[in-house]
Amino acid sequence: MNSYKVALVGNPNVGKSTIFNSLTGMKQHTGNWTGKTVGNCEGKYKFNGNYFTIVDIPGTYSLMSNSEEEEIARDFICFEKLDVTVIVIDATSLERNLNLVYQVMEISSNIIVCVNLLDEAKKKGISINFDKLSKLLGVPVVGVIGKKKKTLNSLKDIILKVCTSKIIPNPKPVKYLPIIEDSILLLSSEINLQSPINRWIALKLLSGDEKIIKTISYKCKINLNTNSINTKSDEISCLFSRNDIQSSNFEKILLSSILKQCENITHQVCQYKDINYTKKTIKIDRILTSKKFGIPIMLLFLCILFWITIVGANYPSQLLSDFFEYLKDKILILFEYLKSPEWLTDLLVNGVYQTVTWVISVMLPPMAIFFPLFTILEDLGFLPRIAFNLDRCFKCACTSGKQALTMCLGVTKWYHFYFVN
Ligand SMILES: Nc1nc2c(ncn2[C@@H]2O[C@H](COP(=O)(O)OP(=O)(O)OP(=O)(O)O)[C@@H](O)[C@H]2O)c(=O)[nH]1
Ligand SMILES: [Mg+2]
Repeated sequence: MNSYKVALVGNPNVGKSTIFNSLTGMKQHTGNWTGKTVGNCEGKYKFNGNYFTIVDIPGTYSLMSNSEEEEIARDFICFEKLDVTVIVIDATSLERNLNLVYQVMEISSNIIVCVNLLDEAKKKGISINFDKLSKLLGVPVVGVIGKKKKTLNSLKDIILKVCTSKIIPNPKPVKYLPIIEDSILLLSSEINLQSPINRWIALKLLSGDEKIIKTISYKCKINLNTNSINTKSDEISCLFSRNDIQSSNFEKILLSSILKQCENITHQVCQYKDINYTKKTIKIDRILTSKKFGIPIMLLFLCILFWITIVGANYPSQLLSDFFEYLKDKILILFEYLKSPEWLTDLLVNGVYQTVTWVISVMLPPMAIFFPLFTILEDLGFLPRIAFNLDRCFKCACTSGKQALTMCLGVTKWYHFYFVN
């Protein structure tokens, strides 16, 4: 009996854990917000007499190691001995999801693209030509509805075929600028590992990512600090700087080629029933993320959100506080009736009870209002735009725009704590 190891990767909230649960019968946490899966989770399933160990990896938008989850996902795909990596993508936003597909392609060649949320895509009038997508990417593509177990049989079948080499994926990675492609060729001739990792290591050498270079040297047991590699790297650095390519903007240049390719492929394989719907969302997107209107609109929305949260929280906060005060009187009577010593009453009622209830009445109402409002903003697609607008600013503090939610929550709590109560 054969056993194989499979990884599930993808952007946050594309249904990886839902598919994982449907395949393994386990109960991983799922829900309609990002970042639920925080660590790798392993499960097993059996198909056609073969055993599969499947690993659900926390969602990530990229593998360029800008955050811990990106590093975890990248290292797992790269250094774990996987038989196949399944990249789960969202059928309703193919273009954005293809970015990760192209990045995984640079690390591994045994990949399958699993297009999930087909029911949602159907509702939005989006149809995808899977055969064409598969030809353009060079890897097997399968469409599923994660919640419906029956639709996963085709995925199981393709996983088995790739694991047993009945289907051999032949990924077609993005072609970068000619100067970058030539440099990749030059450097990869010095690294004697298999494709595609050879090309990827050359890319990492070009981007000067010291941390991953050290990890690669250690895990792949190769020396990337040889004289010939260093000489070639120096030559390439001179050539790059003459062409205005610095290590600081190198990954941005790569990303822009990837994004162009994603746009190009999406145009070729996606069809929209209501073309105006897509045009409208693109228009809205341009306004919400534009330099002129993006920040003022974001500030306006955030001010409204803060105002509703802070003003709205006052009433339930006061009600809760009155209720706890009323309950305190009753508890004091009970303690008196039980003839509890004064120090015990003070400790339990004026100490523990008073503090806990005060924190609850101050903290709970703003959270109960803030989170549903943020969920609405997320469903409207405004939250990712806020994260995008704030990304550059947050980068100065060595974090990413995704922290916008945490910051907003902090601001409302701080205001409520100091000014309202
Ligand atoms: N309509 C529909 N909803 C789905 C489908 N697959 C998953 N979902 C829903 O999408 C949401 C996100 O699913 P998860 O499985 O938690 O997503 P994830 O990719 O594991 O998310 P992270 O762990 O945060 O990266 C949940 O509310 C699921 O019920 C599907 O095929 N159709
Ligand atoms: Mg998950």
